[in-house]
Amino acid sequence: MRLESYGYHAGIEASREELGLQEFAIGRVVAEHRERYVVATESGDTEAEVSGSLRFLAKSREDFPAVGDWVALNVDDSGTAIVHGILPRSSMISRQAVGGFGEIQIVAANVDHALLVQAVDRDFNLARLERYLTICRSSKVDPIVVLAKTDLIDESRLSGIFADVASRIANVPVVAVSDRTAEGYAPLQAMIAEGRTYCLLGSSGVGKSTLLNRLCGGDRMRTDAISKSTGKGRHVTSHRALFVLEGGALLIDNPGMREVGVVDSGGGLEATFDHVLAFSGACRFRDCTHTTEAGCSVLDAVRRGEIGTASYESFLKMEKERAHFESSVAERRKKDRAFGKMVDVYKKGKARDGF
Ligand SMILES: Nc1nc2c(ncn2[C@@H]2O[C@H](COP(=O)(O)OP(=O)(O)OP(=O)(O)O)[C@@H](O)[C@H]2O)c(=O)[nH]1
Ligand SMILES: [Mg+2]
Ligand SMILES: [Zn+2]
Repeated sequence: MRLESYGYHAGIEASREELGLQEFAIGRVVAEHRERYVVATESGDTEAEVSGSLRFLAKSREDFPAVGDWVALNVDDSGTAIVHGILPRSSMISRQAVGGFGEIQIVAANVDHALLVQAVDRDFNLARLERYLTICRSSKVDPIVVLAKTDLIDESRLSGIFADVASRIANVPVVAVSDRTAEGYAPLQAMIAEGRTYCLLGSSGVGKSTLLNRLCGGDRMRTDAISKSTGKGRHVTSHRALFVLEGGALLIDNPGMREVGVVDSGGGLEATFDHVLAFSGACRFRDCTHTTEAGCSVLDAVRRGEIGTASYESFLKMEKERAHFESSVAERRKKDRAFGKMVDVYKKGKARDGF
């Protein structure tokens, strides 16, 4: 059965029945280009768009399909299928939309593991890695750290990086790979399991698509040095797409992220910085912000050197961002509600006027 090779399982079938969607075809979104989708179905890949009512009822970006989603759709001869519904997601990786005011962007849905790729040369940055970890923790996605391009540094520098990662991040597998020497792919392959969905995350140019091509055993995605492509900072990968690997795992490639705005509603920050927050239980004030308060156990631990200054600063920065994002979301909701009321009044007026 074709859908099973995309990760279809009994749980999805059960929710399809529960929602009364048996009359529809089921498929997995394998690519997205500005609200046009490619969906893998039992009878092949089809282009698709969302139905008018799905669009009309959508309250936010979350109500639209994303790569990795299972969707119920109508396939006819027109060549464009219509998506009528999205099946419940087991996980959703989201981040703040770049330049968006309190808006989120869905990176991928129904992901089991994220491969957090950082190149060990210029790109390597622990605070950024903590951001990606926070996204994983709040999305209920298990992280695997991939240090790429190890051919560009010597062994002592690499072991220094391993030690840095271990000092800040606990209980996350770390693998190091090089496309040039082919080192590290075997241990990574061993972590990748059939039927599970993996998502590549990382800045542009770190080697995500190169890794995908390696794991696919062929050139499936174009890769390039950014400096060679036209336009400064242009991303080589321009859209998200899901691929079936040789061993039967699913892998989602992404355009690189320039900013990693954390949207955290699921305790991602707490999980990422549990070594910082472990001290907070003993703070004098229950609503301690761990910044200036007297009797703050977190600050005490920083002073004693039990919490690293870099970890502490990274935590404060992300906490501040989260608070800012939450207030933007609240404000946005207020505006949306006001707009919704205006539309209602307008529609009522139209109905009254006999339109
Ligand atoms: N030296 C070296 N270069 C590599 C390695 N892996 C990838 N590269 C090069 O790095 C450049 C960028 O690789 P891509 O795989 O396109 O990077 P990407 O993360 O997919 O970039 P975006 O699609 O823009 O997000 C290419 O020129 C690759 O050949 C490696 O292990 N070592
Ligand atoms: Mg790419
Ligand atoms: Zn405190």
